[in-house]
Formats: sequence, structure tokens, C-alpha cells
Amino acid sequence: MKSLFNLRLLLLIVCAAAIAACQSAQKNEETTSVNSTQAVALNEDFLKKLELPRTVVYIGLDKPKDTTVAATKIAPPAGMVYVPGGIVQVGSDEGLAQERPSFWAKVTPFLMDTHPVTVAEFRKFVEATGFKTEAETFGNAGIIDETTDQQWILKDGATWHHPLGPDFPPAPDNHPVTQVSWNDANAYAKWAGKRLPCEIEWEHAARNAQNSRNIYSWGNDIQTNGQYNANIWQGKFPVKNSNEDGFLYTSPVGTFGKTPLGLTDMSGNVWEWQSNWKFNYEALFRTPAQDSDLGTERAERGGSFLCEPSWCHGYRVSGRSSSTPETSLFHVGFRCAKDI
Ligand SMILES: [Ca+2]
Ligand SMILES: [Ca+2]
Repeated sequence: MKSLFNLRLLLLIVCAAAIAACQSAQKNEETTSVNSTQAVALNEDFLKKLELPRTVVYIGLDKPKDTTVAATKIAPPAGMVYVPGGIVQVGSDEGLAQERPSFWAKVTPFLMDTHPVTVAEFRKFVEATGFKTEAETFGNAGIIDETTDQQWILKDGATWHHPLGPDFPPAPDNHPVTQVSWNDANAYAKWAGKRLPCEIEWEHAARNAQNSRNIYSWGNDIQTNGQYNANIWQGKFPVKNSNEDGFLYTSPVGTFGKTPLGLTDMSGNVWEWQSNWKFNYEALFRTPAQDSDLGTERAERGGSFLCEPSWCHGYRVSGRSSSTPETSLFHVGFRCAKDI
């Protein structure tokens, strides 16, 4: 088990280093090598490897000529929002390297959970199935807090019901569940008759299914009338969180209001697992793709309570992160999607 522990700790350190690399990439990145004025063929082989859901019916560097999407509006079941189909420009040419080049997609309608899966909802799944999460199997999971000298550690006994470890209070029922791996999230989704969204669906929903070009779902400012619109980090990460939004860790889902589409917690609170590998956008338009273009980590969206703009502005609608599929962290949860 020791070597496994070391491997998992190494992955955590790599994860933290990747965030730091994002920061430096933001400052030093040269312009992307794909020029959208050139005619560039889509790499169909690479696209197949992404195993995107059937809702994603077009991807290209150019806006699709046919922008119509069949209207199949249905009344969403409790706890879900109907996401209309449409076209969306995924990514940001002003964002980090991993958000470039922006590309166009066309998405058919689907359903998405209003909020991230809560602790109470996850408990129902565990009670119904006897499911054991990967963090419970490993005996530890990733945290960072004042007691860890601002370092990521694998905390013994940290689980979905005690995300910071057994010496801290249990996770409140109405907070997003955390310390669940990508594999755990998929097991829950399958039990619930749902699935994880892919990044393209998530960003389409975050852009209010209208290709909004705002930085956030609600607009371009993190505060409105002096109030924070999301649970993020205030102050200098990871040294000091001045906690102006009132939450040092997770917050009850819905605390910061709804997006125009009716979704909550799309920015901040917890990162949300996505169905797809965190692929390199450039590889969609480059042949051949390299092994590293697909990656070995599953994508995450939406940012968390650890995100601080000068370090990791991950709670923008185009923001991305990732972890290996067995990783459990105290700032990563998930919400489900469902086909219509
Ligand atoms: Ca906060
Ligand atoms: Ca989030």
C-alpha cells in the first residue's frame, strides 16, 4: 500500500503543480498555433476517441452553417433543468492555453441537474446499494487546509461524509458531496438513471444555451452590489482566505442564486467531474493527434472554493481542470445530465 500511497500523493502534487502551471501559462503563453482563418480539417479519429454523448452533433473551427436544432422541449423532472439545444463557441481565445483554440459546437437539448449532487442525495445511493467509494477503499483522500501548512496531503479517513477527515465535522446534508472519484460519480449517475455531462454540454449550459460570451453565467463581475455571486477564495491563495463570501469550504447548494437557465453553483463551490478526458482542444484540428492530446485525466468544470483569480480563475465558464479517475478531493463533486 505504501507505493500506492506515494503514487497517489505524487498525483496530488502533480495536480497542484498543474494549477501553478496554468498560472504561469496565463502570463507567458504565446498565441496558439491554430489559426482560425485557415481551413483546418477536423480530426475525426481523435473526435471518436472522446466518446462524446450523442447530443453533440457538430464540432468545427467555424460556426456551423445550419444553426437549427430540433425543439423537443419537455417538462424536466424534479431537480433537473431543461437545457435547450443550440450552437456554442466552446473555450476562450483570451483564456488559458488549455481553453484555446475556441471552437464551435452544436448541441441538441438535454437535461441537467439543477445543482451538484448533495451529501444527502449521495447517502441515499450508498444506503440503497452499499456502495463503497474509492476514498473509503484507499483509506484516505486529498485535502488542503490550515493544518496542512497549505500543502495538499492525503488525509487518513477523509471520505464523502467527513471530507476533511474524522477529526473535523461531518459534511452537511445540503452541501455538494465531495471526496468522490470520477468512478464513484459514474456509479451514482448510473444508479440514478443519468450520466455525467461532457465539457461541451456543461459550457453550453453555463453560457445559458445562448452562447453568452460573458465571463460568468450571470455576467462579467464576480460581485453584484457588493455581494459575491459564487463561493470562491478571497485573499492570497493558499496563504490566507479572508472569507468575504462567508464560506471557507463548501456551501449549501443554491446559496449564490440561479443562472438565467435555472442552474446553481456553476461557478465556485466545487469543481464538477465531466464525462470526457481533458483533451487538448488543438488536437481536434491537428493530424495526427498525440497520445498526450487525449490525456490521462478526466475533465472538471466550474471552479471551487479554492479558486482565486490571480492563481486559478477556474470558475469562468471556459475554465477547466482535471484529475485522474480514481482521485478524490475535498473540492471536487459532480452533477448529472440526462438524455431526452
Ligand atoms: Ca469562499
Ligand atoms: Ca462549481
